[in-house]
Amino acid sequence: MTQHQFQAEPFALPFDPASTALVMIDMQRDFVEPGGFGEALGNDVSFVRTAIAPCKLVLEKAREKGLLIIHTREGHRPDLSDCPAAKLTRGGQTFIGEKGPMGRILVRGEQGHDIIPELYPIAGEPVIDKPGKGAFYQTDLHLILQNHNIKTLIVCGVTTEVCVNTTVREANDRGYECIIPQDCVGSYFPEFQKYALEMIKAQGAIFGWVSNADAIIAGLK
Ligand code: C5J
Repeated sequence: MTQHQFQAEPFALPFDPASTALVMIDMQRDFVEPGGFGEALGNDVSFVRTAIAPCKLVLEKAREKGLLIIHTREGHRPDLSDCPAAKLTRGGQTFIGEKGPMGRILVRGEQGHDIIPELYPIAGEPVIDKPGKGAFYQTDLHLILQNHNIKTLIVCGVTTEVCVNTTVREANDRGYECIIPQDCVGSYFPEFQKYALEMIKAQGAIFGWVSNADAIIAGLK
């Protein structure tokens, strides 16, 4: 039997498609579209929008190959009862729960909280609503992955140094092997993008592997 592998750094990662899932982190309007939370915080969303097209290619290939596909959204209940006070007061000028151009910022059910149309989930793809940065914190992600016997995670989305990195660290501690296609993740800060990826693959893949969309697609063929 030929073994599947993804070309990656610091070395190629063997995987079994049957135990591999794609996790699309927080590709929400609030983070990647003009007028959302990300922009309200003073960020240039063009830096994160570069991830949309490569993410779409990986998503389409994963769907074609029948991988488990999971989407996450960062956000809170309308009454904000699941948002710690320490998080509510962050942001400088714009705060979670306040009215923004796309509805209340990072509140479930609002337009800005939803996933961008280009990467919208289809029927059967679980959507995890997470109150924190990490996708495992106070969610049923681990349970869903275990029930599908998942061992390898392809992690895409935004932002590289915040919710992607936090989720990869959480996943690594739970025994998953994570591979991050670098063109499928985005940061508002180019230097954070660079170092967040370096941190993952350093010291012999201390948290995971770094690859790119083409290599993921080639590996899945
Ligand atoms: C942030 C995220 N950056 N999804 N959230 O606050 O990375």
